Amino acid sequence: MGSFSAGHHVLGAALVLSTFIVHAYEYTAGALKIVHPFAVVSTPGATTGAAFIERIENSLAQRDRLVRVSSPIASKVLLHQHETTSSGVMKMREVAYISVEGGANTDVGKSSGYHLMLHELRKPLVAGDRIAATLYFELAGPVEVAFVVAPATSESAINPHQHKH
Ligand SMILES: [Cu+2]
Repeated sequence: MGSFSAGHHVLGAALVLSTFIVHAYEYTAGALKIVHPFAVVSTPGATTGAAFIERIENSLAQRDRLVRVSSPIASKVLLHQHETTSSGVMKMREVAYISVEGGANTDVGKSSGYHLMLHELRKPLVAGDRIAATLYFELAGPVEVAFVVAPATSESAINPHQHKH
């Protein structure tokens, strides 16, 4: 159940992304450019939410790493990756960091399977809200951003994670 809905929310996010491209916004921190961080509307009563970053551009030759994320809206934010096993089952796992390779773009959600899980939400994620957060990079240090909550455009887009840790 958990893994099934996880797959759905990632797909939903990808659909939302295409409608948001016109309103792209970005944050710069040293050699890094954080382009279009966004979250997905949470369902009523949900205590977890999901957030994504369209891409992180790294203009240095050196690799950086996103090692931690914090936000006042959630008691903790975990870095997650989902992957499909050889038997075709979608699995979620927490990762210690997300690599941002030098001279390349890294996405958090679109094709990488990475996403950010907001645990124990203090309030629901409502479309249009800006969720303050701090991204901590190994080299670039802390970066203040806002995740804009994307409106749900389909049932799959509002399907949150239900998996437990
Ligand atoms: Cu997850």
